[in-house]
Amino acid sequence: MSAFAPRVMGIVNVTPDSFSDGGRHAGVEAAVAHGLALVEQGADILDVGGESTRPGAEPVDAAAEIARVVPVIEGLRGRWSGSISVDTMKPEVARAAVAAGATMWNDVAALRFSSEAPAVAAELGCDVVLMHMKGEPRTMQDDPRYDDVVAEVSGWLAARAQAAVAAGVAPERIWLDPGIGFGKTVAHNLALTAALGRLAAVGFPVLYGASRKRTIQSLDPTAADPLDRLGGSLALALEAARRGAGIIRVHDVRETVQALKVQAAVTEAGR
Ligand code: 7PJ
Repeated sequence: MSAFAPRVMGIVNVTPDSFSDGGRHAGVEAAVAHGLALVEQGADILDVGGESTRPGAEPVDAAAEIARVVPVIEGLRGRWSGSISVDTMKPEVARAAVAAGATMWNDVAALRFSSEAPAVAAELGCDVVLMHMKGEPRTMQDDPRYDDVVAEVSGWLAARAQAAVAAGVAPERIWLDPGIGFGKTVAHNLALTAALGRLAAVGFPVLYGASRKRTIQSLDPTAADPLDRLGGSLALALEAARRGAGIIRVHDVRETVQALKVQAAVTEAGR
């Protein structure tokens, strides 16, 4: 597969307060139906999340998070054999999700939310996404600063990958993610996107997620509503693909798959 054919991860939110769906897929059946619709649209992976990590969101306890995500993962697993990831910072939730059929732990805390997280990731033997976040969700957008954002994020992720490997996670299971919007200004997000190749040079495949994020509104002030950020989301997905991202995490699967196909066709025609 060429660097221009990343896999597409479709987002399945089961949070009552997730910012871009407004809880529309809150019910289990609705969430499962939404996930299956994303598969029809071309999603290679479904990312099921039960805790909102947007700035200012209140934390959810593990039992409540398990009650949200496990029925959805079971429902999807019963009807689809593809990759399912669970978007959680908590090892208990990851363990329950993998038991229910998830094959990937997408951790926006990069296995540092609890001291057991690296060992649990090793024990589960699933794919693991290590995402960079500066600080914690509640306060991460309070004046984030870096001297050299690309060097700092890449170095930090390399260290997190080393810690995961030291705990027994197989290196070929590890994905790195710059964490667009997690403790970053617009300039930081754009610099990380432009330099995605430098992150890939750390030696692990890269996951990139900017779908409907606020950086797009900063570039287009009319896009206050996340649903009005499709154009920017597609532009960022294509830029990430061009720089070698292996997975792109998005809400709008159909449009993203189409954009990537057209981009790949043009690239092929120019060979
Ligand atoms: C990301 C995520 C991301 C990974 C969220 C949102 C906020 N997981 N979970 N990367 N973002 N790996 O979807 O806007 O960028 S939640």
